[in-house]
Amino acid sequence: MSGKTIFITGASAGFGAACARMFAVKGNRLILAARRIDHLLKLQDELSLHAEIHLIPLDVRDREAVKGAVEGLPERFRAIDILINNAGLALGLEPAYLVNPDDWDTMVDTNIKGVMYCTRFVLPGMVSRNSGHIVNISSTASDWPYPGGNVYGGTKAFVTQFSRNLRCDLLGTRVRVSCIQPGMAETEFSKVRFKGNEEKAAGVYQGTEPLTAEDIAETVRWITSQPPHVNINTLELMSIDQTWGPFAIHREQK
Ligand code: NDP
Ligand code: 8X3
Repeated sequence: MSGKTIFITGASAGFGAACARMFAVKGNRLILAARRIDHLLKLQDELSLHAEIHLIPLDVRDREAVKGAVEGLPERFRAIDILINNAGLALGLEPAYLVNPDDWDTMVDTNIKGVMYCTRFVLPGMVSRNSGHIVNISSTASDWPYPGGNVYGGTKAFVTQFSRNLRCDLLGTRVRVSCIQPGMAETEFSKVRFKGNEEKAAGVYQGTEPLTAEDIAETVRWITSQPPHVNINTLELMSIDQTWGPFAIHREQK
C-alpha cells in the first residue's frame, strides 16, 4: 500500500509503533502522535528513509490539542486516508470497590474521549473527500468480562459500539470504519497497567506465546487493503494460548 496518508495515535510504542513500521513504505506519509516525543524522534530516525513523517507530541485527552494538531497539519499531510485510533491504556486490576478513581478517569479520558476527539476532527476531511478509513483499536475486554476489567472493559465496549455507530452515520459515503479486538499481546501494555512493575507485567505472558504488536499491524494492513467496497466491521483475534473460561460460581463453604 503506497501513496497514503496515515495518522497513528499512540505511535511511540507497541501496536502504534508496529503500525508505523508496517506502513513506512515509499510514497506513504505518516503522522505519528503520542506524548513521548523522544520515542517518536527515534522512530522518525528509523523510518524517514522509507516514508515522509510528521510527528505530533500529543495527549489525546486534550480536545483543543487534538483539534489544533489536525487543523495545523502541513499541507502535504492534510488529506488523511487512514486514522488508526490506537492510543490507550489499562490502569490497575483491582476490583471496582478498591480502585483508585483517578485511574478510571484516565482510562475514560484516553480510551473514550481520545478516540472521540481524534475521530471528530479527522472525519470531516474524510467525508468531504468521500474517502477514508478509521481503524479503532478495541479489545477482547470489550465483549468478554474478567475480574478487575471493570472500567477498562467498559471503555473498550464504547470503542466497539462507537465504531458501529459511526458506520451508521457514514452510510452513503465511501468512508470505512473498522474495529479490531485483540486479546493478550506483549507490548508495554502490562507495564503501564501495573505502573512499572516489570515482574508482574512479565507474569502476564509467562509460558505463553502471546500476540505481538506486529500481528496487530498485519491485521490493520489486511483490513485497510481490502477493495474499497469491503468494510471489515469487527475483527477479534487471540493468541492460540488464550481462550474463554467457564462461568465463575461462588459456593458457600458449609
Ligand atoms: P503500549 O503501552 O505499548 O502503547 C500504548 C500507546 O498509547 C503508547 O504509544 C502511548 O504513548 C499511547 N498513549 C497512552 N496514553 C496516551 C495519551 N493520553 N495521549 C497520546 N497517546 C497515549 O500498549 P499497546 O500497544 O498494547 O496498546 C495499544 C492499544 O491497544 C491500546 O488502546 C490498548 O488498550 C489496546 N489493546 C492492547 C492489548 C494488549 O494486550 N497489549 C490487547 C487489546 C487492546 P505515550 O505514552 O508516549 O503517550
Ligand atoms: C488488553 C487485553 O485481556 O488485558 O486489552 O484486557 S486484556
